[in-house]
Parts: sequence; C-alpha cells; structure tokens
Amino acid sequence: MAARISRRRLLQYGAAGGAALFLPWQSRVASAGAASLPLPKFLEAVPLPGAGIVVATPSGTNRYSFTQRQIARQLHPYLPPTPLWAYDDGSGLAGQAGSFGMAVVAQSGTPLSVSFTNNLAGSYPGWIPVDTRLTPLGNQVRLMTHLHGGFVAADSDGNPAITPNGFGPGETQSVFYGNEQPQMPASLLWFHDHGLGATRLNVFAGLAAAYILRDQYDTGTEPNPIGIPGGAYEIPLVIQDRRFNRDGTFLYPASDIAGATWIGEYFGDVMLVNGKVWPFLDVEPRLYRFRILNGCNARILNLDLGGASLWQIGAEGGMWDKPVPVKRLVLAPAERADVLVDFRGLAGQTLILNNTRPPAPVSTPAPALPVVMQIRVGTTVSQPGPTTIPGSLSGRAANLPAPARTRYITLNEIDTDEPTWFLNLNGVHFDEGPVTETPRAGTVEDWVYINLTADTHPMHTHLVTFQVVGRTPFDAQAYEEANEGPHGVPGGIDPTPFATGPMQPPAPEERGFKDTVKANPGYFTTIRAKFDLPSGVKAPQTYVHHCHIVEHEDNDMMRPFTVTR
Ligand SMILES: [Cu+2]
Repeated sequence: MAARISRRRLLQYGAAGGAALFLPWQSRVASAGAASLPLPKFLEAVPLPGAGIVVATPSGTNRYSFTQRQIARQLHPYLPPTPLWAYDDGSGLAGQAGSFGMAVVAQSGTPLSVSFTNNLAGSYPGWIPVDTRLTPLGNQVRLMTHLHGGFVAADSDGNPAITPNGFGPGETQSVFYGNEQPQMPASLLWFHDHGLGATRLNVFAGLAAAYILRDQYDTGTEPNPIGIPGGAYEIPLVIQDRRFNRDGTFLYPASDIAGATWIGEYFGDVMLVNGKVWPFLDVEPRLYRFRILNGCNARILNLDLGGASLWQIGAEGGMWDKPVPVKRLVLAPAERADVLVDFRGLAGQTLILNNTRPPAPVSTPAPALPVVMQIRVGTTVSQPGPTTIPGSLSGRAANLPAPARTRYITLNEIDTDEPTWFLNLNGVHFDEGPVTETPRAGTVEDWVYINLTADTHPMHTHLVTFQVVGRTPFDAQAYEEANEGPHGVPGGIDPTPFATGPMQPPAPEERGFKDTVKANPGYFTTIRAKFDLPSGVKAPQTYVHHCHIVEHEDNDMMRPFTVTR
C-alpha cells in the first residue's frame, strides 16, 4: 500500500522531504508546452452584455435555438485571432468580442425550450489534445450542454449518465428548463459543455455562457424593489485563465507521462475576464453590483479589490436574506459571488482586481497569477443610484430540516504521476457498478465529502442546491489505512471516529444555497439537500455529482446518483 501513496500525499502527511519531492510535479506543470507571449495588460475594455457579450435573442416565444460552432476572435491586440468554440443564438455572433460571448436572460417562473445543434467539425483540431482513453468515441467531437444550477429532468440536464455519447455533428440536443421556484430563483447560472471525458477540453475551447434569471425584485434595472445597483451598474465578470500559442490558438499542454495525454489540472498564465486578456473596466464613483463566476478549469481564485468595500449578497443558489461584508472572495471553479462594491471615495483612482493564493485550509497546486483586471474609477456620476447597502434582501438563507439519512462519499487520487493516474469518488470509476447514491424524492439527505487527497476539490451536485452544514477536521491517513480498498476508500464509511476536532461552521459567505462546495484536504465536508424533482417529472431520475476541477471530472471524479420513488 505504501507504494501507492503519492508524492503529493507525502506532502500532505508531512513526511520529511515532502516539499522537495513536490517540486518535479510543479515544474512539470510550468514547463509543458510552449511559452506564452508577453502580453501588456489593460489595453482593452472588458466585454459587457450588449457590448461584446451577446444577449441571446429568442428563436420563438420562450424558445432559444443555439448552434455550437467555431469562430475566431482577437483576445488581445498583440495576439492573432484565436479559434474558439461558441454558442450562436442565430445572430452570427458579430456582437461577441472575446472568448466568452453569450448570455441568456430569463425570468424565474417562465419555462424555456432550448436546443443546441452541434455544428462543429467531426474531430478535434490539433490545438486540443484529446486523451482517447477517456472519451467514448475517440477523437470525435461529442458535445452535451449542461445548465449548471438548473432544476431540470434528467434528460434535459446534459447528463453523461443519460447520454454518455453526447451529440455528434448535425445532432441536436433539445431541453426544457422549467425555471421554477423556489429551486430556480433570480440567480446567475451558466451553461457549459459536459461531454463525457472531454468537458475540460470543450469548456477550454469556449463552450461556456451565462444564464441570468430575474424576478420581480431582482429586475436588473434601476431602481428596483431591493435597492441594489442595476442596468449599466450591474457587471458580470467571468474569470478564466488560459495559455496561448504564438499563432493565437489556446495552448492546452499534453501530459509528459508516457502513455497519457490528460493532465491533472490546467492552469493558465494569462487571465481573461469575459473573454478578453487582462482587460480594464471604467466605473463611476458610486455603488456597483458585480456578479462573478470562476470559469477556470482548475484555478481557485482569491480575489480582492484593494481599497474598495465589498458586501456579498448571494451565491450559486441566488440571493440571500441580507448582505454580508467580505474582504475577499475565495471562489473555486464554478462558484459564483454576487457582490455590491462601493467605489465612492475612490474617484480618480485606479484599482487592481487581485488574485492571491487562497488561504488555508484551501489547497491548490496552482502557480501564481496575481492580476485579474484593472478598474478605473472616474470622477463623475451620471446616475446616482442606490446610496446605501440594503439592510435586507429578497432572497433566503439555507436552513433545511434534519436529514432522513447521511451518505459518505470518498474523494480518492490514485497512482499520481503514473500513466494510470486517475481520481475517483467512492473508490470506483464513473460507470463502475450500480448507482450507490439513491435519495428518495422529496427527502432531505446529508452528503459527506471525505477528502483523502492533498488538494481542495469543488464538489458540484446536479439537480439540487444545498446548504453547507460544516467541515470536520479528521485524520485522513488513519481513516484511509483502516478502510483502504484497491482504488482508495469505498463509499459509505463514516469518518466521524477519525475526527480530530469539532465540526467547523460554514463561512459567512456560505449562508445561502450553493451548488458547488470546497471540499478541503484534512476535512470531511457535510452538505444538506432536499431531493425534489421538477413539476411533472417522475422518479427515478439519474443525475451526476462531481468535482468541478474539470480535469478531475473527466478522469474520473464523478458518479451518478438516482432520485428514487
Ligand atoms: Cu477535484
């Protein structure tokens, strides 16, 4: 068994020399592929909805018809145009400026019918390194769109347990998004590709877009019943790190492990916001609403804005009941933060949206990438808008009743740095054996994510949003040694006897419903969800839950779950 404990585990367990052993892995990440061009920062404005981001035009009443196709955009003045994969609403995408270019704006309570037609080439281009061990049909491009945060039937979910082969050239995925309440309140969702074994590549290539839900309070305009900024003062910020080849193509390195192409995490050396490299944003010295999405493949962000005050008002599952003052935003891939930002008193100043190493116990092997974008605060206000932070909001805190049962789900990393390297949940592959997580429809369950690796994994559940109950420190090594199977610890084994301290409550910024939670190393993380099904949808319905480091999801940190009768 000792031979299977990886270098990164040795580091976690504090073995002497662990840091030295860690270095080769880090240098592997840094050295693979060609170097990026030096790109001067803050040359272009960040694209915004209606100005570089297309607000999708319906193809009929409550209906959208997208095609996925390849376009090319210049993401920085010094770069040649970059080939991208994009969602085209039928407009031809003339209004898309960068690599992130589409937003659906929908109304909570109003259902939508949406279709996605694959209009890409049949096989992957040279700039995308496919690991054909992981894909169902080799080098064929197979797409599947998932509405991240959607409360939908399994066959509308974009779900690799239902459609493992995805959708090939000319094929259309047709889905129904009910947008029903309370599961889909006003919130920032996103839709992105979820092709089995290729999610990391299809998202990297550009297949991600915003899905903004409004209601009668969160209208997006100003004034509104909540008293928050709207209109031009509500700014979506989708943050993604990338690398570039000199010809302008995105660079995704292949593994330097013989026999493997897949890499453990993709980290860029250039930051893109709304699809432009290191842009700037001009603001007025007043209150703003920023809606931030970490759209990185693997990078956990730790954002701060220098001197500006921040109040978080919501997260993945929508708005909260009250604002929470925050100093920084620690966002793992797929996490969202809805924040009010006060630029009053900063007139004429230039700020940097910074990204620093996330604080412990969050753990990530990412190399530093400290600058996200520049914010230029002007000196005049054209529309004053709200002048106070509201005392209460139109949303909710998460407060579910006690669970009917508790499930224990292990996170394992196997054979690190070997050709057979993979990750898993519950000691089994995605499609190995029967479905083990089988909540009954309408019941509340606690799920305990037991991290046996050295790094933080952002765990994402389809169908449900959840309450973060807490995180309990434990002796991961002793738990693992007591329960180890051939591919890590199987699911279902309570780690409580190995706890080394009391459960720590969720962070203040975890007060609302979430769909992605940071499962930190050295802890088991408990979430609580009510497994309802959408109106008219009958059990059984099968979904997936997985790590949203998309490299991990693809190999193979994902499992199905079935909502049963
Ligand atoms: Cu992971």
